[in-house]
Amino acid sequence: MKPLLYVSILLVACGLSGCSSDDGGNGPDPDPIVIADLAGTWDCTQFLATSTENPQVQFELISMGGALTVAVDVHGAFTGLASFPDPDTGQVFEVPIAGTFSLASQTRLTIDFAQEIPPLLEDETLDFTLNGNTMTLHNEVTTFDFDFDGVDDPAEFDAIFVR
Ligand SMILES: [Ca+2]
Repeated sequence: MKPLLYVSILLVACGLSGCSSDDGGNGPDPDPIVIADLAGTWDCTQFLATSTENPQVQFELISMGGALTVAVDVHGAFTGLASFPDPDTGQVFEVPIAGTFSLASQTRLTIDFAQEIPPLLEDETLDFTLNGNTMTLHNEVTTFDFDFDGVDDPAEFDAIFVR
């Protein structure tokens, strides 16, 4: 009986490791990300520009009362709504947005807006991660006009989206 039991345990163990091989480890590589994996409705929870010259200088849209939501189809086309509070009056402007996401690589996402809204929503290719229902975007070298003097300032950009 004992040898049979061991064989059974071995079979179960092999079966389990076979099932989990998609998670990495010694199994085959995980399935590559395809654009359809981005399909869904995403809410932005962080939209942060940080000054390269002085990291204490930041602009974060969501904490200011802004919002950004995009609905993405299986081809990467998106439509959505961006809300920007006027820093002086607090009045919120809502702007419909549209465009296309495409994968430049497994770690780089290209955003092509139908109509750019500088300085916040401009065509870019950024580092991205997709982990379940959380997507992060990062751009090491970009610009943002922190002091609103009409001159772009060097910046890093980070965003988090949840669906
Ligand atoms: Ca500036």
